[in-house]
Amino acid sequence: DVQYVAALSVDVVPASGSLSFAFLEQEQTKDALRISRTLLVLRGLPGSGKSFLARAIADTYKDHCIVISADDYGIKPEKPESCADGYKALDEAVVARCADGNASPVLVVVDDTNHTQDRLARLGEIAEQQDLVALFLEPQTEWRRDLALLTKKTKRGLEEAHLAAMKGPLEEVSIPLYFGWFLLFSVKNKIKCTSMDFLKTLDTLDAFKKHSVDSEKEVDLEQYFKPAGILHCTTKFCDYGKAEGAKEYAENQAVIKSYGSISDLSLSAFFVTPRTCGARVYLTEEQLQLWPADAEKQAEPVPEAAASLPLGSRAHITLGCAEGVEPVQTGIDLLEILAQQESQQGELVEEMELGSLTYYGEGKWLLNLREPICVPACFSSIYGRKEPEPTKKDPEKKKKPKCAIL
Ligand code: 2AM
Repeated sequence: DVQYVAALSVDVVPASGSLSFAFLEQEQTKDALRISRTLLVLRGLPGSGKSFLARAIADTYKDHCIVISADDYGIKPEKPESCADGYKALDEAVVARCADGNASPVLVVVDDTNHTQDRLARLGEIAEQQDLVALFLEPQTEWRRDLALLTKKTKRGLEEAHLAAMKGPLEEVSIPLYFGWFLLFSVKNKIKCTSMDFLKTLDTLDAFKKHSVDSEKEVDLEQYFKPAGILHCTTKFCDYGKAEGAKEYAENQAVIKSYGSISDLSLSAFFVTPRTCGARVYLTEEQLQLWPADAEKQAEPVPEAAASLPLGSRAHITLGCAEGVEPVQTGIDLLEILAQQESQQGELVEEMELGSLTYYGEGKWLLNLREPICVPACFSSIYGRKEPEPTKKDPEKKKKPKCAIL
């Protein structure tokens, strides 16, 4: 009996705190995830507790959950270069499970070390293509980075040197490109359609034509703005730890505790400028806990008048950018409009069905919604592909934003 209990404590009883994740503990999040499309990307060194975590997730989500384990595809994470076929087969299995069932709810867990940026970016791409929100998780076991202990725990018979070689890259990408709230699949189309309708209505308004550069020329705003990719509201741009305050943000208890949780974002306005098109997000007190204190000053150049705007003013979803404009511009454009709104510079143009439309000069329009639009979103993070280093021959050219139309 004593032996039996001892065995249990190793294999079955979770290490203290190691399973404290929002998606295992919060009822609201669990209910939402049961009707969502989610890719849980587990990462961590062999022996760190990934498979244990995978089992706990499978127990919680039962039939809704599918675990895909790298072990079943002959992947040897200590030798990733010799496992190209294994990774290809694993990715195909992930795609097949995500594509199965005609965009119905699904929770796919990928149990692998996922210690390189390349794998994280690839799985993130699959999630985007298949309309899933991706979450990147490392087991919270105390020994997860303790090489001596891990060699004892892993069943792969790996030496410390093997683990050490993986630990470097794993730590290098422990901080993502950015954190934010990612809109769930079920509401994405609704937001895209509503914003398209807004653009369509805007470019046919006489007042809009009057303020265009060439009032004789037809403007097609839907063509003018290129879609922004994954619909999300950035909280902290981390640049894999290189951005100021990134490490502190990633280690913040509120961020750790809320990671993977689902809450409603309230969209309170749509706006258009010659550079960008976006939706303003009105944050709740709870959501403001995840908002960095310096978010309003994070990107350059920030309009001076924006310094006095309340925390969270910059919260937005980029819906589209003009050719050659980076999405980071959307938040700056919003701050500029809000600063003008504060000093009552706008000209009320029209009461529309959705709300009141105000013009702020220089092609800047804001539609304040009569009824805010509520959209469920998951607090998560994202990894991008490694950008190739610019060569000396071909120095990085910054494209100048074209603002030809408005
Ligand atoms: P966005 O939040 O306005 O869309 C990847 O580039 C994402 O991070 C984009 O969503 C982008 O803008 C946001 N981003 C890029 N650089 C940023 C910065 N310096 N500060 C804040 N957000 C940034």
